[in-house]
Amino acid sequence: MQYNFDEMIDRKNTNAMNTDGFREYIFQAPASMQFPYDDDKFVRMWVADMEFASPPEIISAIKERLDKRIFGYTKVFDPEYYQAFVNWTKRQYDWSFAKEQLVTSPGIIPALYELVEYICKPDEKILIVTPSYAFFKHAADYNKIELVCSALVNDQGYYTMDFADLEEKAQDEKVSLCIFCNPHNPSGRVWTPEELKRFGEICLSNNLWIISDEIHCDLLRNGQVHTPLAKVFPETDRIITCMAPSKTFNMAGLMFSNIIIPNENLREIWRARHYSFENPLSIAAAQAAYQHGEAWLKQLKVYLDGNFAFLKQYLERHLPKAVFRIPEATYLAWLDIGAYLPDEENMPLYFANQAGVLLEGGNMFVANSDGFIRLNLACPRAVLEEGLKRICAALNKAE
Ligand code: LCS
Repeated sequence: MQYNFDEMIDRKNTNAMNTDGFREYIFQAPASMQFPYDDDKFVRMWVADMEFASPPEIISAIKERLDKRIFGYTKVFDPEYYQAFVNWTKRQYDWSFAKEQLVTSPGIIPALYELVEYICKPDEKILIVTPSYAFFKHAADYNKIELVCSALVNDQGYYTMDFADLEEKAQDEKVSLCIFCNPHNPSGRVWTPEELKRFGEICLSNNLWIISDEIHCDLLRNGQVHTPLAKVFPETDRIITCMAPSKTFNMAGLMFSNIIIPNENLREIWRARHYSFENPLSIAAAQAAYQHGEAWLKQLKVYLDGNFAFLKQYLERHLPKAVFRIPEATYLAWLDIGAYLPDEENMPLYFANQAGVLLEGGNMFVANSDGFIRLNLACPRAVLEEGLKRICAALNKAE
């Protein structure tokens, strides 16, 4: 079956964060905030969901579940769900885990907030690498836990970990947890098994817990392979793995994710305190995604590879001083445009006003990210082209 990723889908009147929530999320502003563009004239390249329809196989499964007509209290009781998901992890990453280790959550963000509370004592600290998905910081802040940051090293757009710095920070006895992004948002790095080994050894030898947020692990450039951190350390029970069909199949609004907790005590705390019911439509959708979504994902990856090649070429021609490297994973492009705008520029505000493009800026990624913008490429190529045209016109004018 061929899937159509060029289709333009109207998201109006769907309560989409992407179309209706940008004032609140990007600008912390009320609905009255004005721009020189009408809302439906913006090119939207910000929040990490896609402009593509979810696979028809998932939509059919939701319809089938709808036809059962009763939507009472629901949890994942049927072992078929575990089987579908573990078959996926075996096929995709040659990795599996025991059924009792799997719990589910309405999202990885809520799971992070909870796990920080369950793992960290009030005077302890959390380690992250920067730039970082901001909710890693929010999870620490929400729980009033101090954050310790280790800056990634950026070589012409290729990010690596500073192991000496990580080692020094992990040795702080108060650091008890590292929240890690594998593959990494926003750089798009797919950490190699060697990098994961070195990173994991530093954390584990210093008695840290690790939450490995692997939400982007299915969205790789062709030729890349994802290695779950827990696969590198089969002996430890201190690595919690977070995966979800939400990013992969564009179903974040269905609010369903997998949390794999190998440690029995931590799982008991989770079971005692986590509100564990799920949406019946979401379970049906997630199971169908893992059972029947592979062909769609395969075509999606080809389309995304094409979008990244298009972006690279476009930048070389129209924005030669931007530093950009096609990411190994995610549908997010991380661009250093420091040659065009001062680091202290509020990038999202600049592009909303000057170009009619909604994007995320370095200011939204905790630290070590000034002068950057992040573009979401999970859109029809025609939308990407229009967005790039506007961005490049604004920057070439600004020079
Ligand atoms: N973890 C990472 C690393 C993410 O990038 C995202 C979404 C989430 C968790 C959200 O998980 P959820 O609670 O939906 O299961 N990333 C977004 C981003 O970078 N911009 O908008 C959303």
